[in-house]
Amino acid sequence: MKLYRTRRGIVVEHAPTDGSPLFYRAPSDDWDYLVNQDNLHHFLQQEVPSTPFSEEYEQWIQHELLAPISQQEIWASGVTYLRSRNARMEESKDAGGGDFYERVYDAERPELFFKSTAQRAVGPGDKVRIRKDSTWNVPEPELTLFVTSGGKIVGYTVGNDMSSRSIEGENPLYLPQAKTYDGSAAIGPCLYVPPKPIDSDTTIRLQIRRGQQTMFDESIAINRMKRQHDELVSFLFKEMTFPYGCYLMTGTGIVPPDSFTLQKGDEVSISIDGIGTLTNTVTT
Ligand code: DO4
Ligand code: MG
Repeated sequence: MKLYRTRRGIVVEHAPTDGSPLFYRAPSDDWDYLVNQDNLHHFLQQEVPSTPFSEEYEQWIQHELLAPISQQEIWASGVTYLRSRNARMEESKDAGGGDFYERVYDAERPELFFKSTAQRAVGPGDKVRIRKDSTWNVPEPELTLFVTSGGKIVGYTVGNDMSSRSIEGENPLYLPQAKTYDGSAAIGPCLYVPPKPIDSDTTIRLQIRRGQQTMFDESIAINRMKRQHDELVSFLFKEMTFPYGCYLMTGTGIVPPDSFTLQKGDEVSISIDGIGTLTNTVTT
């Protein structure tokens, strides 16, 4: 099942095994209550068939979609794929930072960092930003976990961890400035709530278009990630509580070549099997 937050209310997309999807009103319009349930899939399965369904709700998704977030924080994991480790070792070698990335890739404790509140995040079709004081900028396409206050992974969305490589590469201590600023996080289009954990051969695809031209197009399977989802969550929850649940981006396995930097007007699309596509235009 998929939960969409819209300006008119929350919509559930549910496809019976042998039919095309139907669009229902969610059993509650209180996002924070609705999603923060350890048995979310079971709850939706029980409740959704008796709520109203209508083709109109599909229109809400097409025209009034919001980011699937309310009071949740967005956290992020780093250096979870070999490609990310190598790219960061290279970008920070002149600053003497390369060694840190190699060490965190191999360490028991993962790199976790605070990414965004809902207020700084954007949703599908919105604008993501590059910083005016940054010269080298990339999107990071990341499978993003939704974890309840009880520490259970009950859903997934598509995440874009917009990053300044020039600021991060200058000094690893600048990470919070490279990663967290207005419009630096995008999530959506929905919260995907499957009956069991997402398949390990699920792929993530990043496409970047500039006008009519495709500037970049690459995919990776999530099974190339070095760490387990539960492992990342257990470190995040060690000494922190999340009363409304939280999102956790799982790191990027795709990094465009060093010669590439985003420009104003670029269109970034990230697709993950089973969840959908998150598209945003870049602005400054
Ligand atoms: O260490 C810096 C950030 C890493 C990151 O965001 C990623 O690997 O996705
Ligand atoms: Mg990242």
